Amino acid sequence: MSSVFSLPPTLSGLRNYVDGEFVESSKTFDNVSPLNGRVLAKVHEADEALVDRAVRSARRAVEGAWGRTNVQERAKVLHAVADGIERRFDEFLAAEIADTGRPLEQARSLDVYRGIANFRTFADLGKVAHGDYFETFLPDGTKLLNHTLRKPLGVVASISPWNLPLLSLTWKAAPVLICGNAIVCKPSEETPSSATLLAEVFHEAGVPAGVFNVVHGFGPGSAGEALTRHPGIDAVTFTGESRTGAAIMKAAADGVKDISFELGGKNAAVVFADADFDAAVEGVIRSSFTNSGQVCLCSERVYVERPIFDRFIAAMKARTEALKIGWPDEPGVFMGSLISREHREKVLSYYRLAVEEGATVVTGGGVPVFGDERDDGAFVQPTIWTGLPDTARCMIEEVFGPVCHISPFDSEDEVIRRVNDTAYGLASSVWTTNLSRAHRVTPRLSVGIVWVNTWFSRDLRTPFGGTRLSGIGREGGRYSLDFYSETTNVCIKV
Ligand code: NAD
Ligand code: 6OD
Repeated sequence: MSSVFSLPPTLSGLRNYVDGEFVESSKTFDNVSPLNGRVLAKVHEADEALVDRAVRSARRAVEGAWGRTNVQERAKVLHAVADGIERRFDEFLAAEIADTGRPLEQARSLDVYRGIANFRTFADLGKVAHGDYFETFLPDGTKLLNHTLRKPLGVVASISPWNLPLLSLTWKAAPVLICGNAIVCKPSEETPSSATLLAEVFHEAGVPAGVFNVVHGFGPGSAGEALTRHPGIDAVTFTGESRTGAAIMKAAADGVKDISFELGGKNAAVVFADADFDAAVEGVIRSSFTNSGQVCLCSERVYVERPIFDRFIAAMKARTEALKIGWPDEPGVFMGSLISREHREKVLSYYRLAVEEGATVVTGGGVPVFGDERDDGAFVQPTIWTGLPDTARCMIEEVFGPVCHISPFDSEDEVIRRVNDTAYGLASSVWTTNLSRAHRVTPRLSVGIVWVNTWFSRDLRTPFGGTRLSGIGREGGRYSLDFYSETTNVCIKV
C-alpha cells in the first residue's frame, strides 16, 4: 500500500482564527507528515499583535452578548459544534492522521469520537451543575441564606500538545465555553490541522466572533509565550511537558493567573501473580504501545510479581513482535509513526542510553525498514527492556515512545515503594483478581488516576490529573466546571 494521507482541501494553508475571521500572516512554517516527511501545508504563525487581537476579541465576547447567555443557550452552541464535527467526521479523521501518523482506527474511536463527546458531555453537565446552599442561624435566631453563583472566569488561554490534538483541545474548550468564557487556543506547532478545522466548525455554527479563537505558532518567543504572558488572559490551561509547565507558570505568575496543568508521567503498571494472565499481557501491550507510546498515561515501567515474571516476558515479547506497524489504514495495523523525526531522535537516544545503562533488550530497539517512502517518516520499533536498576535514567525520565521496562518484584510493600519512587504522579494500572489486594494497593499509589484490570477507560465526569511533576489541579466533570468559573457566595439576611 502506498497511501499518502493528505489534508482536507480547506486546510491547504493553515490560518489563524481570530475575531471570527481566518487570518493569514507574513510568516509561515511547514506542517510535515511524520509518515513520509512530506510537507502537508504551510502554517500561518501568529505574531504578538495577532495574539493581542485574539485576546481583545475574546474579552469583548465575554463582556458582551456571549457573557450574558444562559447555560441552556450555551449548551445548544456546544451541541451544534458537536454536530458540525460529526458532519465533517472524515475530514477530522484525515486531519488527525495526516498530522500525527496514527492508525485510522485509533483516530476514529479515540480522537474524533472524543472531540464530539467532550462537547456533548459538557453541554449536558453544565445544565445540571449547581452551586451550594446553606442556611445559617445566628445566636439571636436571625436566619441567613447562602447560595453560590457560578460566573465566567473570563478569557482562557489553552495551550495543547501534539499527542492527542483534537482530544486535548476539545477537553479544554468545551468546559471553558459552557461556563460562559471565551477561549484563545494555541495548538501544538506539530498538529495545527484539527484545530483549524474546528474553527471552521465554530464559524459554520455561527458562534459569535471572539468566543473561540485559534492562534498558531511555537512556544518560547512565539504565540505560546505571547499568549501566556498577555495581561488580558485570566487563566491558562496547559497540557504538555512538565518543563514547559514550569516555564508557563513563571509567565503566568506576573498576572497571578489561574493555572490548570496536565503534565508528563513515568507511569507504572503492576501485575500480580494472581492476575488474569492473558488480560494483563493485552492490557500492558495497550498501555505501553498505544499511539506509539505517546500518551501521557502510557506505562513505561512495568512491575511483575516474580513467580510469573519469565512467562510474562516471553508473552510480551511474542505479542510485541506480532504488532503490525505501518500505514494508518492498513488492515490490522496497531502502530503508526511517531510525531516527527526530531521526536524519533529523542526516543532513539533513550534506546541507546538503555543499552549503555546495562539493559537487556528483549525486543525492538531500532527502526523498521519498509523499503518505501515510509523510510523518510518517523517510525520506530516497539521496545521492551529488562535488567535496569530503578535508579537508571531510562527508569526515571519520560521517553514518550513505544517502550517499557519490565522488572520483577516480591511483595506488595516493595512494589508500592518502587512505583511511588518517581518525581511524577499521573497514573498507574494494577492487574489482580484479588479484590482485597486491589483495595489495599490503590490508595497507597501516589498518582491522580489508578486503573484496576483496565487502562485508559474514561468517564468524562471523573477527575483527571496528576500529582507532583505530573500536574496541578484536576479537570473532568465538575472539576472542570469549578476551575473554569468564578464562584460568588451570596448571603441574604431573611
Ligand atoms: P510541550 O510541552 O513541548 O508542548 C506543549 C505545548 O506547549 C505546545 O503547544 C507548545 O508549542 C507549547 N509551548 C512550549 N513551550 C512554551 C512556552 N514557553 N510558553 C507557552 N507555550 C509553550 O509538549 P508536547 O511535546 O507537545 O507533548 C508531550 C508532553 O505532553 C509529554 O510530556 C506528555 O506526557 C505531556 N502530556 C500530558 C498530558 C496529561 O494529561 N497529563 C496529556 C498529553 C500530553
Ligand atoms: O482522556 C482525557 O481526557 C485526556 N485528557 C487524556 C490525555 C491523555 C494524555 O496523553
